[in-house]
Amino acid sequence: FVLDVLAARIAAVRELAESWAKRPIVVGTAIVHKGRLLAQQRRYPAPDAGRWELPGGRVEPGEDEKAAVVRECQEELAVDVRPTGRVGTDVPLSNGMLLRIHTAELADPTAIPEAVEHHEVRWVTADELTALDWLDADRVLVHSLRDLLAEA
Ligand code: 9L3
Ligand code: MG
Repeated sequence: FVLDVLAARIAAVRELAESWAKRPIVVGTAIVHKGRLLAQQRRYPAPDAGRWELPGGRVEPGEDEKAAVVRECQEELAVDVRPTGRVGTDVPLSNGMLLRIHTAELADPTAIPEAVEHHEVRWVTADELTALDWLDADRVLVHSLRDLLAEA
């Protein structure tokens, strides 16, 4: 009987781990340039309008995460970035997906990111970034992002 209970528990934990691993990934991008981080202000959907996030979006089926980072930054900012690593922890989103942040640098340091589908893009210092009204998921990462800027 004890073994049955144990087996059931193990199965439940495994199921949970697998469902977590199956969560679709949304990549966010921490672009650092001259000691500042790029933040962008959402225009839609209505509940998120005016709030700030790191650029990014859903990884498409079969797509590499780094490729998704590059594609999303081209779509949202009209610049090429080079992924350089990761920062912070994965953050579960209310829509069942998982937000994962990659670090990146501008491929061309003189390129100027544009707000293609956002209200505004802004290069922020560590103090400025703390003061922004971030989306809930991105807010979780503020401490890690400050550390990232301190290292830069
Ligand atoms: N999301 C949250 N923080 C971010 C990003 C890039 C995305 N830094 C959330 C907002 C949406 C979902 O992930 O609910 C998909 O993102 P998008 O395709 O609307 O950018
Ligand atoms: Mg997006």
